Amino acid sequence: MKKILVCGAGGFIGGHLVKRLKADGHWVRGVDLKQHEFSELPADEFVIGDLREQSVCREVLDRPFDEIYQLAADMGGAGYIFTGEQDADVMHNSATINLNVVHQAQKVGVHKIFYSSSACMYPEYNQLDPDNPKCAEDSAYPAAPDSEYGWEKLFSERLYLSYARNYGMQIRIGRFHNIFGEEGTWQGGREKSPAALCRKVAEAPDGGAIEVWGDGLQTRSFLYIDECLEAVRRLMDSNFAEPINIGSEEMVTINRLAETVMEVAGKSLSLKHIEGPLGVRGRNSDNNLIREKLGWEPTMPLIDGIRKTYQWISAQVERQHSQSADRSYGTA
Ligand code: NAD
Ligand code: GDC
Repeated sequence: MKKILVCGAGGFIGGHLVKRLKADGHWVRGVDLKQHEFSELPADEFVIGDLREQSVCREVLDRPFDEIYQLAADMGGAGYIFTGEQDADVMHNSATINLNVVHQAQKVGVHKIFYSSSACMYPEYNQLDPDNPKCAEDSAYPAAPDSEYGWEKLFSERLYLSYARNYGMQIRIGRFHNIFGEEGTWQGGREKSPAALCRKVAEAPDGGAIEVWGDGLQTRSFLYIDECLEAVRRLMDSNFAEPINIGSEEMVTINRLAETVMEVAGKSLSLKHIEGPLGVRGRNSDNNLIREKLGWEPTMPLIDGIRKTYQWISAQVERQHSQSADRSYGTA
């Protein structure tokens, strides 16, 4: 049984990770700005706190945990990170969290930290062709991410790697490629495309239309949450100390993603392409390194993960509609 701290435990990946670590028999303290929105977490302790505050970091990082998983970040999908409107907050908030956490971890003698980086740190110039994006780990430099969110991830990767070099800490860095699943943000402006399209399809009347940002020919790959957690656990148990992609190689256009959701929902809808924040033109995980170093790669087809996610999001949509119907009935 290990003693583990999960930072960002009230979020999507952090919440699932707490459940997984508890199922594996570990003692877990979670910390986040907020309680988890969708689940009561089985964490042994859950601290509500702001990791931008050094005093909070000292409070939650008061002992030499066996492992830390640092997932806390000011983050969201294309609608949050590619408009430019949140740039200062994203950079300041996430960098401060990482500076505080790694500093305090080193002070109390934590040796092993997982840091959640993002595919957004890869250079834009390798992601202009939607059919042939290049995201091999060694293509990161010369650096040219297309968002401040990506630059912050790159900075923090280097921060953690410098603590490994100078203080002998064991750092594991996963570069996540669009992780999706149940209990992730599905409305409000921070949701990513799988959740956004599930919500739009669930809300649309059969035969209607849903809005898609851009021409829908931009490409991405999407990794289901359980596979993400499996990769993270394997990386933590390995000796591999360089950044590594954690993603799927099943690349699809956003139009194809929308069609997959409609197929799962059994709805026939048309796509209305509108202007919106787009990000890179193409992106796909390159899994050569993870196959070589961890002897593992994800196997779940996109449609299977979308089936689970759609079921959960359509239930959220239904619940919200019946709550607002109850409210308007109450005021009538
Ligand atoms: P999320 O937004 O659901 O979770 C992040 C959590 O961090 C939130 O619960 C938030 O409240 C918390 N947080 C933010 N600021 C904080 C602060 N100052 N103090 C304490 N907690 C704070 O996002 P997620 O999808 O679970 O992502 C987890 C991590 O993985 C993030 O670092 C994100 O950048 C990274 N990542 C995620 C994806 C993805 O597709 N989900 C892809 C690439 C990288
Ligand atoms: O939001 P996202 O899934 O993030 O968007 C993928 C593509 O889908 C974008 O080109 C976006 O314009 C398009 N899209 C079309 N319609 C919609 O309704 C919609 N909502 C959303 N959200 N997108 C729509 C993500 C980051 C994450 C993370 C990962 C790492 O970028 O948002 O924070 O770091 O990358 O892979 P995406 O894939 O661009």
